[in-house]
Amino acid sequence: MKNRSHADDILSIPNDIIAVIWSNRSGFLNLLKLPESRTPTEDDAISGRKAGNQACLTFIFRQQQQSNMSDITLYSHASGPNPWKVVALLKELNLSYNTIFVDFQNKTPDFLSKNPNGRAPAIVDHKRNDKALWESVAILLYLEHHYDKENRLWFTNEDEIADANQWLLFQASGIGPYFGQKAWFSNFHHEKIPSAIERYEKEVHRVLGVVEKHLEGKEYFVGNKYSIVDINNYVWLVNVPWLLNDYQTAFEKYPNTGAYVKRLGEHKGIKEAYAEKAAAAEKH
Ligand SMILES: N[C@@H](CCC(=O)N[C@@H](CS)C(=O)NCC(=O)O)C(=O)O
Repeated sequence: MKNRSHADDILSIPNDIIAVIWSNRSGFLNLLKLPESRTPTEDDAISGRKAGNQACLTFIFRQQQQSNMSDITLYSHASGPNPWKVVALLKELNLSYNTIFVDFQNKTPDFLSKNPNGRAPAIVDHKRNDKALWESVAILLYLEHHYDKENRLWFTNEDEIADANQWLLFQASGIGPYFGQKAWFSNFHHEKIPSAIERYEKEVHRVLGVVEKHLEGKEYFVGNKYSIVDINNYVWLVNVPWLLNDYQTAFEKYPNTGAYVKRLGEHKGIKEAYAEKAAAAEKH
């Protein structure tokens, strides 16, 4: 960029560049693109002002480098379960990622351009031409397909593949929606509607009954093997005590499920993802 005028540089800013930061010290202009959710904050400005423009530039540039160097960009949220299944899988697959925490009250155009459904998670795969994808189960299947060539977390037997798909869909259409609605009507809805709470609590128990029976004598959901099916279910089943507001005895009625959750919590990807989730919950 040396020997270019400011006017040249400004004229050449592509539409998607939303932040320009420059240093006059060495007499050249630097252009920097930041994702919308990572626009410079007041803290950046203060640290920049303290240390001079060059330091400000370096600080923000490091953020940008992190995102450029990652395999995946993940749009996430600290509290909801769905993004953390993706984190657990990324960790199992040793893929690097940078996380953008979505503010649900203020969903940015950048986020909505990646996921028009406006829910977390969504990913952008920088290893595959910035392919964007949303819906957590679709993301698990995609990552597994492209980055688990040895089938460490999936199956080769046709019947096991069919069973795995069945349990993935049971989470997406059963566990997720019923657990989610129970949480909503018990904790977040603007008025208490006992019949709605009752309905979803009943459904939670029904679904848990299915899971409990299936896990009898089994270590994992499918094929006696740890797979993305387990990652997919864990993030919901671990919430059962919170969901039923019973931290002591929630799993007494569901001992197979309780033991399963405890066992799964020791797997590398899940353990690391949940440590990261706890840290994120404190920050965001
Ligand atoms: N079926 C979707 C559900 C995604 C979902 O509901 N995510 C929650 C966080 S766990 C969310 O984005 N909630 C924000 C909202 O509803 O505005 C998936 O599995 O990805």
